[in-house]
Amino acid sequence: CVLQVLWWGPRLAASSTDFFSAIPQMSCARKILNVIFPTKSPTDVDRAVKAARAAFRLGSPWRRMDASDRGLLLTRLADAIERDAGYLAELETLDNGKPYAISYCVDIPNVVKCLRYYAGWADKWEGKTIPIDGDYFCYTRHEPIGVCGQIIPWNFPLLMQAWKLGPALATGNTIVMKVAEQTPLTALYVANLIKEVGFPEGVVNILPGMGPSAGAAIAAHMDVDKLAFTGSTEVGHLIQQASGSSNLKKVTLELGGKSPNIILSDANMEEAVEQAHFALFFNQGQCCCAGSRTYVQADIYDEFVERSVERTKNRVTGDPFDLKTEHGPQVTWETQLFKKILNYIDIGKKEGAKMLCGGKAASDKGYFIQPTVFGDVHDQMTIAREEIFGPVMQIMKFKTLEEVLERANDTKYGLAAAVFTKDIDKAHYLSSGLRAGTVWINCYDVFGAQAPFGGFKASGNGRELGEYGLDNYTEVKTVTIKVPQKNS
Ligand SMILES: *[C@@H]1O[C@H](CO)[C@@H](O)[C@H](O)[C@H]1NC(C)=O
Ligand SMILES: CC(=O)N[C@H]1CO[C@H](CO)[C@@H](O)[C@@H]1O
Repeated sequence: CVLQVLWWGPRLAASSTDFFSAIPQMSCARKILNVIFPTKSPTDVDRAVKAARAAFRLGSPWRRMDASDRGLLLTRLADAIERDAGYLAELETLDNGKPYAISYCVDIPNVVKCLRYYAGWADKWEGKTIPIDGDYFCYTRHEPIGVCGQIIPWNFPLLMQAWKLGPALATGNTIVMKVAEQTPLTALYVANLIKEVGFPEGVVNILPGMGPSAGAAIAAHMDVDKLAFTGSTEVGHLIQQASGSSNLKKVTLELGGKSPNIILSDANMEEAVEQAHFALFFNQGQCCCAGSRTYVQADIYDEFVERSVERTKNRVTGDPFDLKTEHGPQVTWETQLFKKILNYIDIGKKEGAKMLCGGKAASDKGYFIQPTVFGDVHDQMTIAREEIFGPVMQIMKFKTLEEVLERANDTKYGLAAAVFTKDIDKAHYLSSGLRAGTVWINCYDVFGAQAPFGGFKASGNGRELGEYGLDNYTEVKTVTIKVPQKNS
């Protein structure tokens, strides 16, 4: 069944010189998929949890496996993904709509690096020996938490899968993963690779299902020990509640954002314009950490706005399989997301923001939205407060650093922030005052498997990536042994 669905990938890629005409077929592929994999009932989730639990039992091949061999399996998975990079990138673009050049040059290499990074950790995640009082030998063991539910989003399907698989498998957990209903294809292909490289049966279970059924069943399951979710803050609330009313499973969340991007008047104008453009429009604006509140210091405001509008008008929108394309369609063929973005644009106009370019659907075929820029945005406008998750940029004016810090922090979110300046004192002042899990200085969206990512405030709990990411897949066990002082 999986193969039958996957067969659509290359076929469409090959015939997609006219991408627009391929769109009905894409929907068709999805419909076939939804018929084949209707993970609708809690029973399906239950079967997956049982398989993951069985794979986790003490003495199972997975629990008995040397940590170095767990690392080797992750390395082999990275190798297999690298081997099939072209195919996976096509499938990712077909499924998500992001430009093929991005799938191939950004998503896949980062997936491979993430898995290799965590492969290296598998046999290096050490406990401590602790000098407690009395005649005791005390040490800690870093043990896997157990069966981990993982729910991943549609904006970076492969990458989000790798961020979740890497630390969970390196530390010896087993997994029940729900992939986004909009973009299940690459995750299912990776499931085949997981099998191919030799992970023991039941260690990774992948369910393409819907949130309110499959996702909710995982979140409420009494035999899931931990749940990692990436998605909206709205659903984050539901997940945390489901944990509270079931078994208090540990919950890590990576949620929404409304990240401030602060451009000071001493910044390099050209770089700041380009990076602010990238910060918002990358991935069609579908990034949790998108720089969606662009604060520009008053004395450079007019020039910055003019140049940003010019850059945005030149953004190449079209067939994602065309290598020149910067901007593809929005992800979903269901219309909620697409219409929601257009609705935010309407609200922006009604509330008095100045629309400087874009503002409409870019075509009557496919879910393309013109890259849109709003100037003269005020902090209390809806488009300055709510996460739009689309190609809509908000530019605001500020005067002093104290003022912009206060305004930048005035949000329920705290995922990311950025500052553009040549003055190191200003960079330090703002980066220590900003309430966000990541602060970029003179750059944006710079990620590495080595550096943690996650949110302050309503943007989440816990961290992914880096050494910190291992903590949230680990139970620490303290073992204390009485040491006799006499030889009896
Ligand atoms: C993640 O791990 C850190 C370090 O152990 C811990 O302090 C934090 O509470 C964990 N967060 C969640 C949400 O589990
Ligand atoms: C609204 C808000 O949270 N403002 C805070 C932003 O951060 C600065 C410095 O960390 C605080 O002084 C503000 O109170």
